[in-house]
Amino acid sequence: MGTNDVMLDADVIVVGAGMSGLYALKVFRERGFRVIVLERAAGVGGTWFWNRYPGARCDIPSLEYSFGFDPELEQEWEWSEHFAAQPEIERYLNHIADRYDLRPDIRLETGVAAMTFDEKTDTWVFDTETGEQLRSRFCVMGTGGLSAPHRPDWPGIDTFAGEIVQTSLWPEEGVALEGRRVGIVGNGSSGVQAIPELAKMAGHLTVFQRTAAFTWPSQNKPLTDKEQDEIKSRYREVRAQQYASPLATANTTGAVIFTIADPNKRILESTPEERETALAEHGFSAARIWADSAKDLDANAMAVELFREMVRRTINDPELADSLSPKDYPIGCKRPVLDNGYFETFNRDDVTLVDLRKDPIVEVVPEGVVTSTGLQELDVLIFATGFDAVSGALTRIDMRGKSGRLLCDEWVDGPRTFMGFAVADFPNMFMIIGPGSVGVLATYPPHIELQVGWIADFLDYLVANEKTHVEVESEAQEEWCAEVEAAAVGSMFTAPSCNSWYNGGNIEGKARVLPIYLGGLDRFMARARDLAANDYEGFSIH
Ligand code: N01
Repeated sequence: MGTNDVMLDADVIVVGAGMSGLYALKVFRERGFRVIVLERAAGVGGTWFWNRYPGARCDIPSLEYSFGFDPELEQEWEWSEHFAAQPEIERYLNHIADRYDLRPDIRLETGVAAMTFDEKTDTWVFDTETGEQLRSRFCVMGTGGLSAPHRPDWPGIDTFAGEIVQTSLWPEEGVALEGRRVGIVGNGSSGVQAIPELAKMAGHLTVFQRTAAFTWPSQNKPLTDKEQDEIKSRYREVRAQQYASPLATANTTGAVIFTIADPNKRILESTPEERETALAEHGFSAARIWADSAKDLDANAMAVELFREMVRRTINDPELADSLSPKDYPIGCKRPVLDNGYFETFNRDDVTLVDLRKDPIVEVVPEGVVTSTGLQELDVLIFATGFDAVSGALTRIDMRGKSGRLLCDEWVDGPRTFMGFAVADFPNMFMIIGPGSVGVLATYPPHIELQVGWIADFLDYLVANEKTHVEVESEAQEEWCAEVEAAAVGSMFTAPSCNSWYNGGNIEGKARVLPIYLGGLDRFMARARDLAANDYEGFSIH
């Protein structure tokens, strides 16, 4: 059968019905493509479907963590808080699915088990977990950067008689926590958000901590009509700023969390009095206001000390304060964490911290978790232990490109892509916010809009030129990987003491690579537009 007469179920199959997949479906369909979206979950929303644990909330201002493609939607949708909680974002994404009539083309509870590129027909064949087989010319992966859950495999874990739950797979029907003995493992963004809420619900909460967290008060509050109207009145300007900025932000809240207040402020040149004033004015955020701490490890160490001082001032018990004080890794190597009363929660009588550095895990038994000092009896054990991030959602699919090459084998030493959009030897496959792009660093909705727009233009170009095969040239891919590596030099993400999901250091045996372009979204998109203007330089098309 020739490439043109093969039977296709769709022109484009999109994997995932989170933010990326929903928007991709809308745009591709408007461009005239027949699209099917395959989604493992029972509902749309991706991250915001799965992560429904108590306290789950976004830490980007709601008015920025939303789509800008439709000014009417922007004006009509009312956000209730500066930082929206999970139910509100899930509602927003369901509203988008309904408003643009996306549901007919989305197949829920249809995970992708395998994908194979058929070289004879230039098509992708999908095998779903429900046993169906589907074929499309192109595929676009909207599988997310933080969507492949990771759970440690502690000895005896299967013997636990209570309930085991993961924050990133939280059951829709909820979990009974009231009055029960609850344990939680992990204190990254998920754990830090969940811990204060769990403490309010549980009879007793035990927190198993391996690494103390740098976390900053979110300063979340209800969004007043006046605040919302002010931003909505200049939304085009806010969006333009987001689309053109390195991290897709417009800093509408003015919070000193992800940005440095004053680029000239240097902690290495500060006096003790200036640091004390910073603590009085900014509290925990005093550790984030010095520009030199982002690039200089000595400056960073001084900022860390300011943070530890704030922990000591907040926690009543000095030994507990010491356990909760981050050590041995710099600020900025892990993603900033935002909290609502995290440290204060540990002053409660019904909350216990188990510092796994001093008191390691021995095993899990039916009654609970045994550490070197004894048994912690539990009814519920919650894992907030993160994700096989950036590449995991892709490598967990049995994805075979040319000559049967398996993606997870190709990426055993870390993902290699061309600008996160495509992979050599995996023709006709595009990724949204893939490894090697600015990825998880930029605010997702505007970032997704830019990337989906670029892919849609490329698909239009291929169809207009009657091409059925597009593939990245390996030299272009290698050059890009070298550029990603060069852009990371000197950043805290690559500091030898840094183990985080950004660099694969959170998963035992995972390649230690930073598959994120630190050059900024503005430069990244300028480069992508140049490629397009040059007939998609770096791609071989026929
Ligand atoms: O995952 P994490 P997360 N034994 O990897 C610990 C986004 N997000 O789900 O540091 C004991 O950050 C691990 O310890 P260590 C956001 O981008 C956003 O919390 O590896 N502990 C760590 O404490 C975020 O960065 C929002 O030593 C173990 C924790 O588990 C990203 O998702 C909310 C362990 C994992 O932290 C990931 O956050 C939630 C083990 N064997 C998530 N293995 C917001 O918008 C792991 N840990 C606010």
